[in-house]
Amino acid sequence: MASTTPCYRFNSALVRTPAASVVNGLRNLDAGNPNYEHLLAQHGAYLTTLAAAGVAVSVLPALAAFPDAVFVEDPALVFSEGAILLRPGASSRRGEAAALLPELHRRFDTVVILPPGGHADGGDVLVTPDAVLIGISARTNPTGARALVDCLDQLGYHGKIVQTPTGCLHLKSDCALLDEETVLVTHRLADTGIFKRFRRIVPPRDEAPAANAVRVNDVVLVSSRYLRTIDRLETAGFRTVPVDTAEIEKIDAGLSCMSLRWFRN
Ligand code: CIR
Repeated sequence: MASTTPCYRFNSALVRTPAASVVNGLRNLDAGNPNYEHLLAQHGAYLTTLAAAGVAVSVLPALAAFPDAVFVEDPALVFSEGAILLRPGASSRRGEAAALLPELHRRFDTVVILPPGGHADGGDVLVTPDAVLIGISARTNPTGARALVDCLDQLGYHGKIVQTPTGCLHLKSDCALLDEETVLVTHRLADTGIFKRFRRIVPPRDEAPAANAVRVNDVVLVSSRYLRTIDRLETAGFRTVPVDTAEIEKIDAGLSCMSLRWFRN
């Protein structure tokens, strides 16, 4: 694997301001639209938390034509060595990639573009110390995943394709890497065995969305709604920063989705 920097060490992040159209974001079950003002406030708090964790946050303008564009994690992957432009699996999100491309060129010397054919979402990609896991899901198909393995290879990373359980939007909806040997992972994803070499912290079944957390430097950003998961993380020795995710959860998102994070050498 190319980088020797720990997978959770970041000094740079790219985010996008949510457009008012975010209330029409994609969702599997409709529990009502998010409230835009509340979502904007929660997004602002997320940016403050990233900055406090030691990350320089660059904010892109809202894209009204793409309700889900706030979830910048999905149309690209970023590493110290360069970026990969993806092709989102949801047709309503495809245009987000083209909008992101000039921003990637501005920040990275190398930008690899997923070749035409398949599709892959960044939410399905988990960087671990020995492999970059690519989850096959409704958003990432085998053709896209195989093409992504080749793109990763160009940046010096080893891609490994895994199967995401049915009902799981993205691989990272259900897991977060906490350190080189520990993952926060839902019961259903842990049951697939893909993390058997890792120490696993598993949220209670009724707190499964808590697994969409993100470790940034010395802290784990975790949804403030899930107190027992926070307790498990703290007991295991992780410093947590609770962040309100009530509005983005209505459109199937969590804490990793709202930023692209990398370590600029
Ligand atoms: C979508 O369905 O695409 C958005 N409403 C949520 C995307 C969440 N992104 C992520 O899990 N990486």
